[in-house]
Amino acid sequence: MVWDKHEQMATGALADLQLERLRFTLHRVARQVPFYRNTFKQAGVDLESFAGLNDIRRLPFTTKQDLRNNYPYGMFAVPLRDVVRIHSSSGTTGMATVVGYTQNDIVTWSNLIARILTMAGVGPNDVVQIAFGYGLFTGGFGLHYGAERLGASVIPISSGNTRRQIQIMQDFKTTALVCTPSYALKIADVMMDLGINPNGLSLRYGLFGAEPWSEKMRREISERLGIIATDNYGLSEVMGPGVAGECQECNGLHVNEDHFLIEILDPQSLEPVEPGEIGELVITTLTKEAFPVIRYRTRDLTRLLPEPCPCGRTFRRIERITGRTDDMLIIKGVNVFPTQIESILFDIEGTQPHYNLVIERENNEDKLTVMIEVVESIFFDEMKKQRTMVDLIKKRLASELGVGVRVKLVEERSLERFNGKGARVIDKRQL
Ligand code: DLL
Repeated sequence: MVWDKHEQMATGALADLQLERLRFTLHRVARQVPFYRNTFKQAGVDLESFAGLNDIRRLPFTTKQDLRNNYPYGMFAVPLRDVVRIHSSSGTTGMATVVGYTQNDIVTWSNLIARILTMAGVGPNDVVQIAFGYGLFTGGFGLHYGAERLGASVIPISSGNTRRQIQIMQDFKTTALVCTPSYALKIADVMMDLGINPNGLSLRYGLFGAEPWSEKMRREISERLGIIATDNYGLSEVMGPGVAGECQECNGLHVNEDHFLIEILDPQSLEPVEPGEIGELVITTLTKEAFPVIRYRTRDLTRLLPEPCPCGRTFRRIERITGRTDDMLIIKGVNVFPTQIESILFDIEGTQPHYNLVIERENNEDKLTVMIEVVESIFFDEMKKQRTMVDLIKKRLASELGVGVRVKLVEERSLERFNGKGARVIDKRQL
């Protein structure tokens, strides 16, 4: 079953469509977005001579920093009155990236999510429990609109409160669960604690994304919850979820290529890697109205899986995301940059410019511990003063990052010193 006929387009026809849409997008952004007009001009790009898809390599890249420099609305290609929805990726003010959608963008997005759900086996008769956060994060609303578009019955429960999730799953006869893969395992743990046998539930499908996971985790989720577990990928800057998703072959993610032009490049040379080699995924949107991006460097690492897929879809597949080229961490599905933490920590009186971030997965839940050196007068002071400081740091970090952390004050000069760039992040998670 496919959601729409584009998914089975012949390669030549797809390339023609991509080129037509690309040309249209490039002319639009050059007209509407000063950033693109300037970068195209600087790079000497002549859009009139744009003959084929390969010409994309003449265009400059767009980075997260470019989006930040244009905070909040500088990259929008339509007036704000035409924008019907705004989302934002995590980050402190000025660090966050703000993205917008026109009414048409929401229709496109919903259709692409309906494709992803259909690929994963979900249909109009399913009961879909969406346990992603609803809010500025694109996960909740993105999947929600798509599941409604599909005609499924949607339970917008949002994230958290695992016992309630399970209760609803039992009472409402949920057939498809949508959340992060680590949260699926947490749900399985709590079910076990409660003595609930997942085989007694109606659950059949699980669509998981927003953070990296592994085949081992897929096996564990599938076995413990008795479901088909598929991966789906996206990022706020490009649209949110809906960029790519797995079909029931569970062997790589079909990219919605009629809406996104992808390149896989060597992150150093920024030249294309050999087909099938790992590189950085770079995406150009082909149909977005409010927030088109040209050659956006996702920093996500993956490779193309060149063989045709037995499911009959012609859109190429990428392998699950295997890593990143920058230091972004994903903690409980929330994107966190060490520099964000650093700027908050160093802003607090009594801290020293030395810290470590330790990330562990305890009972299938990410735990981030921030270890920070503090001046002697605080470290050796009464417990109360220390506790006040810990609480203050915790609160500031939680409100800025959108995720709770543990804080441990340590004595001056107790953390390892580095020459040059310090290895301050100790990620102990084993996926
Ligand atoms: O995480 C969008 C999303 C929501 C995708 C729900 C799938 C499901 P951001 O918060 O902007 O958007 O984070 C995007 O998360 O660049 C990847 O590094 C990572 N990521 C997203 N999906 C996957 C995945 C959403 N399936 C960043 N596997 C991306 C690995 C993923 N990493």
